[in-house]
Amino acid sequence: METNILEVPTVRPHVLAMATMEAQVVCLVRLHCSDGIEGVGEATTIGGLSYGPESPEGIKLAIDRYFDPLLRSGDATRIASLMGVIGKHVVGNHFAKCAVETALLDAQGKRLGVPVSELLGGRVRDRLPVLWTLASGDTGRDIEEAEAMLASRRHNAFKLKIGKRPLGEDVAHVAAIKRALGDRASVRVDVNMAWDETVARQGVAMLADAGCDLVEQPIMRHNRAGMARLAARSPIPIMADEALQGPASAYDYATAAAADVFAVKIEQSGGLYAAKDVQAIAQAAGIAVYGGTMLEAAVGTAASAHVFATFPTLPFGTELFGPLLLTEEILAEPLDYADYGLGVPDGPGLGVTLDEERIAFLRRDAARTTIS
Ligand code: MUC
Ligand code: MG
Repeated sequence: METNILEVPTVRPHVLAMATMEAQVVCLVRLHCSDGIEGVGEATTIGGLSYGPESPEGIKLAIDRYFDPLLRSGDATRIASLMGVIGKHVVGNHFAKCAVETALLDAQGKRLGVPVSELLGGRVRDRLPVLWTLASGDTGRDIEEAEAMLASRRHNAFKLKIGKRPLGEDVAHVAAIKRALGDRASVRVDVNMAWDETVARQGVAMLADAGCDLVEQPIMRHNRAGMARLAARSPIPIMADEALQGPASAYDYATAAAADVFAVKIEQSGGLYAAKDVQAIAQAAGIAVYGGTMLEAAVGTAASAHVFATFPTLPFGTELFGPLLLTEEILAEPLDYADYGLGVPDGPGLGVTLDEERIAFLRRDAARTTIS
């Protein structure tokens, strides 16, 4: 297993309640199998350690020191068994597990000549709707950005990052954007847990009046009862994101009716199979699903796309725009974004090829890297 840290600038500062991102830091993993096949995987976080307990540097360390010996003694063609062994020896570390499982699945797909989606039960769609996050921190600039996305038919649904400013200012920001876009676009918000329940109760009602279609993780993930109260009273759907740390938490939230929609994320779930389990729990509970992102670059985005392509329904679409937020492409052939959506790659494995020169350039230790 080979791990490298890449640092890729964003096209503009990305302002969230808990961090402002000016670059995305990617832990890129490559699994060199003894039959000569290479699998790739990726882990990202948001704003270093400001979103969750794993950081790109920590993920690299965990893989190098603790996953690598387990992989060396395992059989890469028996993914479930190998991930089971890893699960026994490594507690938590969901993002690292996802990167490793992605690489195993990519290698296996290449070995068998099938896309990863087919190893996960089979795709039911070849394209996924993709929204864009307006998070420049400035209302006028966000409206201009949205207009450009609509004009180029790249996105017609937008997620606004709020929770950093006082409630009144945040709602005025959302209302101004919705007023400007009208029926041409769906407008949703992500609070990233920044509110307490009292503010959230008021905020959700005000946002509904402003024409907002959905509110994502308004309060702390541990306040499951509060999320259930909000979901029961809200006129618009309440979506869980940070709360969903894999199948057990999904089951917990589903039994408590603590959300109307689940944002399914492969890294947060603990891997591609775990994300499928989260979707299955949602489906059994009558909860809608949405394809979430950890703002992954193209490898993690392709892996997510293969998973979401297998979901029987995807009523709220996806936010798989990560590569579009970055100034640099890491693939030889970029992912296919057009007509408000993303094409799910159909080659073997993830169906992507790395641009090795670009990757050598983006490595944090690039000064010591020779570009051949
Ligand atoms: C999140 O919390 O959903 C997804 C899109 C985006 O802009 O930020 C992420 C994180
Ligand atoms: Mg979120």
